[in-house]
Amino acid sequence: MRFKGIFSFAATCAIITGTYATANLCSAESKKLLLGDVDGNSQVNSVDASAVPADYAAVSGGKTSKFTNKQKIAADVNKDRKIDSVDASRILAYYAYLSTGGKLSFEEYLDSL
Ligand SMILES: [Ca+2]
Ligand SMILES: [Ca+2]
Repeated sequence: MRFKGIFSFAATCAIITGTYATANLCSAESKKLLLGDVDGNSQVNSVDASAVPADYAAVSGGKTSKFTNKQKIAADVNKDRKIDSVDASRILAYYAYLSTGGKLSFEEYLDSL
């Protein structure tokens, strides 16, 4: 499965590069990025889950997203290039999973669904 891992990483970089032109997910700094950790406190919790619908509502109402590119990458957990209620519900579900003793990373958790 070594090749699958390398391919997935390369594909992710390509997708992110195409979506958020100024973000370089392949840089050393971006490796610290934790999927779903919108506020960057190294934990995925209810704060992250509530930040997503708040921003989604603002953008839907014609306002500019307050998220940085890094936050957008963290928030778009299903990587469909949209930050919406689907991402919010997945962050919340993952937080619930962690709260009940779950040990998988967010990526592994999503793969297990
Ligand atoms: Ca967080
Ligand atoms: Ca999304």
